[in-house]
Amino acid sequence: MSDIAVIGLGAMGTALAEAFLGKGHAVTVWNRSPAKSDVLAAKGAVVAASVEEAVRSSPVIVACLLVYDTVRQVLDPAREALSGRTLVNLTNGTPEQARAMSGWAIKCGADYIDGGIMAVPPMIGGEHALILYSGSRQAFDAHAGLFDALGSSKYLGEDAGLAPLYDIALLSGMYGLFAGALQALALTGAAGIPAREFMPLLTSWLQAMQGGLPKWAEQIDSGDHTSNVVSNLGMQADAYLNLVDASRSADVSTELVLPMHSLMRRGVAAGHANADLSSLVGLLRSSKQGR
Ligand code: FVH
Repeated sequence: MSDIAVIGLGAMGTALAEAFLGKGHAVTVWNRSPAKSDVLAAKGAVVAASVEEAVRSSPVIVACLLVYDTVRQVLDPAREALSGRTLVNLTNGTPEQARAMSGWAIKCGADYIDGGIMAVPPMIGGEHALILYSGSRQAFDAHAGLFDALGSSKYLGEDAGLAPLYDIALLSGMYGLFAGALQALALTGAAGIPAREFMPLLTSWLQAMQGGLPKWAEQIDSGDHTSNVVSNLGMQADAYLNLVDASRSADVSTELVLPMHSLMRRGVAAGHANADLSSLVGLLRSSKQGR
């Protein structure tokens, strides 16, 4: 018997298996393309000949595959073997997919934990890797020692959909930041400014602006978006138009920046001109637009 089986040896699955091996755990692995097991076998992993063999090898099964449909497709032939074990699904998906997968695993007689990996493969096992978990509390507590091999763990609750919800919300924040950085670099690049020269200003500006986010949390939770406002929405909506116009003049695409302007204008039209930008969250929540 192994301590843990890892199913899926892409970039992330391989990093997970290596981290478990690195902490001295006995690991069985399986991957559709068997050649990807070779490097792990050389490090001491047992290579299973089938998914069912991998599932039967261990009390805890970690699946890290491309999408949830792949997880179902791969595990379906081994559903009977899952009974009495814990399935930990670290594949990226939606809260709805996680809840459906949880129901399926429970029907198979397994405990289910969903996970969101807030790290890229080289970070796994290091101090900056965070893994979000939700689902069976009892199973999480029983196997928390194993999960420590991957990085910091945060358990969010029994609803299996919570880990993917937090994961997707954090990715939304990341992609918003990346979108702004791409626009900034396209604008400065169009003016012939080397990215290397501009980047230090961009990174320190973004870090400074992040300092305002905790105030948003207070405003959103209290519903008061108009106390101590220093940069009101009306002013920002007008200034933002310059960003759109300057992009057009420089022949830089506005596809990333226009949706934000349209939301700001909707906020002003809804009477939030004197409020902080945080007031736009309420408009997003009630919007049927942009879906
Ligand atoms: N890599 C990253 O930066 C991110 C970090 C955050 C979490 N994501 C999610 O992790 C899941 C796996 O990602 P990955 O980076 O390991 O992805 P790949 O290297 O592309 O490996 C994909 C594995 O899935 C297997 N696979 C795909 N389709 C099938 C199928 N029809 N049947 C069986 N297995 C399948 C693939 O097998 P193979 O191509 O090697 O045979 C790999 O094992 C993912 O949800 C990320 O969003 C990673």
